[in-house]
Amino acid sequence: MAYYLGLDSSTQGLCALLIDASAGTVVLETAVNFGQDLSEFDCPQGFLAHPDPLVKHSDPLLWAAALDLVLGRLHAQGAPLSQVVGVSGSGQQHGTVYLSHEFATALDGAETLVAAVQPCLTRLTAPIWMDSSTTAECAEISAQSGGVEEVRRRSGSAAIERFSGPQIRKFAKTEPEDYADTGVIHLVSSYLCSLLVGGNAPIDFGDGAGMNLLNLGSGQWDEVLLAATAPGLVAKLPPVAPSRQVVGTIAPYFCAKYGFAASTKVVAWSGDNPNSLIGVGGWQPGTAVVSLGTSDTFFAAMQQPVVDPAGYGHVFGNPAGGFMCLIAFKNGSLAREAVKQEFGLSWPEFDVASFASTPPGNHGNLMLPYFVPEITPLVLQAGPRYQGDADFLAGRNPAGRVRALVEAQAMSLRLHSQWIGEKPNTVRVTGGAAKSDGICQVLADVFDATVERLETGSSAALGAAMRAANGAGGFAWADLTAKFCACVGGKSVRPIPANVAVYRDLLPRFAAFEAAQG
Ligand code: XUL
Repeated sequence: MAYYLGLDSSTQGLCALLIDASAGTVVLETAVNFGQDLSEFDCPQGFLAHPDPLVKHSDPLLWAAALDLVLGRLHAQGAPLSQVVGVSGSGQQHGTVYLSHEFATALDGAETLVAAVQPCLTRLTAPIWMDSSTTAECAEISAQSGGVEEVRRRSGSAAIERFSGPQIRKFAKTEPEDYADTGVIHLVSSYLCSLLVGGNAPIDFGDGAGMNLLNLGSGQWDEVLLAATAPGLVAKLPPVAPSRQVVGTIAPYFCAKYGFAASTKVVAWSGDNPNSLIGVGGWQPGTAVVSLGTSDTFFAAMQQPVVDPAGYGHVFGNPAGGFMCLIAFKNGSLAREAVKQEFGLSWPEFDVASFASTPPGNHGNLMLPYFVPEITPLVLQAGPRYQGDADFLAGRNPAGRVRALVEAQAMSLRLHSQWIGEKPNTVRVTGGAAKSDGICQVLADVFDATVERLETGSSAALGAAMRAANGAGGFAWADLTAKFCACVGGKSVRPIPANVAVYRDLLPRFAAFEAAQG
């Protein structure tokens, strides 16, 4: 048996997924929900209450407690943990944990992970990706490192509020003594990986690229960005490592408590998006992934680290080698729900009737669905915008509004992913709305690509388990992808040439409408 364990510490919970990589099966999946299972940490949705809505921090002890709890559950469920050959994991990106030098040996003799970590925290809370309180620090970092373009060229992203560098700068500025006492700064991913190996683990290239601190070209910490971020930072960051690196064997703590074999290898953890790229089988250029969630995201493997000239997209490391892009759109399911509710539509009315009763191109009626402020493109003033005939403008045509929304979302995905320079042949679609035939047909036609639907719900945990099998067991990516990432049989959607032509003509008009909002 070749068992590999993938762990995914997301915003709201920790999921564990055990695979048999030879057989190509998921053996067991279990999860801990932070709000329900660890309510004593006061993070019902994964973050602590704060009077400033821009500040979103979580408790690093919560993540440690969740790791003990989820492994305890696996053990109690009879998971064959003694036969696990390799473990890897996934963390919500950008979040940072601040620890003393003592963290390196914290696990020695500890009874719980919380007890081990608690005395080592130099900052009690950890800013997470939802935090947007560092606008001033972003501007300062850009100014001190040669401008916005220069930060983007070096790190793959403009300085962004939620990214780790600006968050570290804010801590160094506002709590300089605690910053000075900090021996090591980890990402959520490298922090949990460190617990598993019982010492400081490196930061992998995939997640490290989400910090505004890593130089994409060299794959190492960027001296200019580090100097612009905080004093003495280089001494506080763990080294950078390739995502596939075995960073150690599991600490004796886990062998004694949960029955792991001492030989169990730990592969570097990575961020949730790099892990998901693997878990949905998108590790090769040519296949793009569209995740239709609360926000919609587009990600795809890239050979070269080209950066988005408009500044919206990000470039991270692809755990399978090379790079990946990530583009996030706030108005995803949020906007789909808003239109559904506006017209009191049931899901079948939204999903089937609207598409059956309107033609591709929607008679030229267009919408910009900014129900909440948008990040791609940047639109601060919420409120949808419309362009079209009188019925459409007056909202007398609900089906037309649904089509306008879905076409706008698809065209926006296409438009804002063009900078990667590689048109996908296949778009793999995940998330709740992937069930919709209408939405998938529009995506296929707008991208002129085959849309494939995936069944997997836990793509980051699956990606982590696959990475463990690759890094610790030598399983090839193609083999793992064929076994674990098959799309739903008979559910592919092919582009229809006549519709493709409609959207080819419409895209420039849509782009002009969008640009006019500037
Ligand atoms: C990506 C991002 C989120 C987090 C949490 O840049 O901020 O996707 O990784 O999922």
